[in-house]
Amino acid sequence: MAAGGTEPRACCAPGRAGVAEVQVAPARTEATAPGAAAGAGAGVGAGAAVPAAYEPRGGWRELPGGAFRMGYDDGPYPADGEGPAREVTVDGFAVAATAVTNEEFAAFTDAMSYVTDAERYGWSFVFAGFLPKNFPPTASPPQTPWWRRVHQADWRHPEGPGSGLRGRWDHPVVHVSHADAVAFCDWAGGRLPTEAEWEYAARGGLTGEPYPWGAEREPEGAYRMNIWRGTFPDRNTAADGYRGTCPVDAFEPNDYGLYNATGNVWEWCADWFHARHHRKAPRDNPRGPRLGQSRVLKGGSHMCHESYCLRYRTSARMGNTPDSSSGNTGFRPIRNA
Ligand SMILES: [Cu+2]
Repeated sequence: MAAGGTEPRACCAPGRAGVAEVQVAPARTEATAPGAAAGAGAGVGAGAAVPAAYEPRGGWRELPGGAFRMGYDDGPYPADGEGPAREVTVDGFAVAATAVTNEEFAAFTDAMSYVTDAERYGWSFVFAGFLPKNFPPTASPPQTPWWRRVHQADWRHPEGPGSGLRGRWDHPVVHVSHADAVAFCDWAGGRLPTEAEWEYAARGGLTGEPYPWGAEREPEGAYRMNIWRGTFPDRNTAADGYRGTCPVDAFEPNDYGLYNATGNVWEWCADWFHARHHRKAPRDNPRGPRLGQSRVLKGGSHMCHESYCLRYRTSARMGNTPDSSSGNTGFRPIRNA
């Protein structure tokens, strides 16, 4: 079925559908909860109305509405639908300067007794290079052998059983689905950005530049984001400081005060994904197609490398099914002005 622009894009963030059953599951171990996050509320009954205490690690950035040039005419992957570049307007909003951290997500799951999609399914996608050498066999999407379907991988166990969040409470939460992101935003009194809002914020007021800080990927040799350095998928030199995720406020923010808009983790947006819908859609506060199969992701991740995935740019986009999760996908909320 070749529905316009909704074919799965397994290269960068794999989808749940279409992966063969795992051959061997690791022995089931009691999930060991990592230490409670500092300041996280005590467990409260499921569904209890708890006033949200969410304050993004980097604070909120109030952005006035305005017009900007969205998209890019010469994207490296025409099927992604980055183009055409077009004038789009958005109303004002406040955006989290940082992606939601593990600590923030723990406060939410504690307060709401929330169970993520990855926990319900019992597995999520982990990058093979992060698994111990003696890890039991795992299944992969056919085109992307570096993604492994790992039982009991979830936000608390980013590399599966035995892994935890020590030293990573200020890293972005990963292994969260679109539905998980929406649930967090509801609790936090915000919502996911539309793709237009996300790109407006990520561009930081610059026009026609690929990166949140300008034209050069490494201006004067300086690393400005967390992506794959070296040879994908065999060797990440971590020249930028990080092999996997990095703290949400690592690197310099853009001129709007956003950290890590590109690189680190893909960020879920509110819109359904389509490669061509925006060609004719209204350009005043666009919200994407009314229906779809995949939701928009923006920003690229620590796994993007120029050799196969030049998506660490503000106009780059991809889609994934709303229940999918992986070790390189998170989100950042916004709030209406
Ligand atoms: Cu990528």
